[in-house]
Amino acid sequence: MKGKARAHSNIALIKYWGKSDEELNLPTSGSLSLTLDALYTDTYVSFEDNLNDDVFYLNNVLQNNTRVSRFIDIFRKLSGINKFALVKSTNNFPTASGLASSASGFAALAGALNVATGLNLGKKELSSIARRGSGSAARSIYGGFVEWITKGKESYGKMLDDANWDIGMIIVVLSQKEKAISSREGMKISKSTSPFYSKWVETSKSDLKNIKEAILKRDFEVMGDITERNSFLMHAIMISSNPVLLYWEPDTLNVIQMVKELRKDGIMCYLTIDAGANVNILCRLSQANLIKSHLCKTFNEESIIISKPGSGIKTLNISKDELYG
Ligand code: 2P0
Repeated sequence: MKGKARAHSNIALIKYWGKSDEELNLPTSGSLSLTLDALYTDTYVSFEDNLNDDVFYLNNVLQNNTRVSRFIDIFRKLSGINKFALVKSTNNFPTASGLASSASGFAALAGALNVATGLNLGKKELSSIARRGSGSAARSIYGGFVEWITKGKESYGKMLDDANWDIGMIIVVLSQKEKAISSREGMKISKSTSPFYSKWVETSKSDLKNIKEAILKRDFEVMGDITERNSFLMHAIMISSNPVLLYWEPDTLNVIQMVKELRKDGIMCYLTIDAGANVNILCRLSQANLIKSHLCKTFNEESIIISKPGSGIKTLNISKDELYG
């Protein structure tokens, strides 16, 4: 009745921006991400006899989160367990840093529930369930480069390549503000109002096909170029939505400029931006410190996180305090 798991965050190179089915959380197009070693969530779950509701702590702060309860319902239904759960999650990165935590959060919760319910589902099934909590969580079940595949109503992550080569990601944390419009709300707005939305779906499909070929050939420059273009296209869709979804801040443009300058100097690196102001830079891991030193001329060292590719979810041992506490 207890379980604990760790899942790492991921950054999409081909983005997920829109659903074809809101209830089942199916995407309008496939996406592909890199799992990050530096950012992760640890989640402990325990089904208890004496609770009147699910109780969820994030970084030791009690949360009011119906999405978590609805997610636990999926496991209750599958396992037949009719108890409420105590959930304790910790992110190894500051929650207020503007870094996405729903991917690692729902993937870790799925992993912990898989142990606590004794269901012992395989990764494909777990990914398919994690998707119901948050689409991007489907990808965080796996390490390396992960594709989120949808075939009819079947929709799950799959590792394409373990990324065990000279690949890294630099996260430039620019904003600590909560976004005014969530990704969930934003993608709904874009799908129904951007005049270019169908073009986004069409282009994403060919970007996905092309980047997969580039990854398997380890063609870093083609991979980076597709990544950067796909992110700018997603932001073009956001900006052409009504209301306009402009997640950038002035420093976002400064980092865009810096990446272009680095490339002019022969340091090949490429940017990708999610639904926020932060900029993620895909680079050669062997050049990450060099790129960081350039960024540090303008930004604080603490706001620049270097990550190597991360691994898939792991079951963690339950501590004595958790077992008897
Ligand atoms: C991505 N994003 O592919 C894209 C890029 C944001 C921009 O996945 O509604 O929090 O929970 O399925 O997973 C953020 O969306 O959305 C996201 P839901 P989610 O990483």
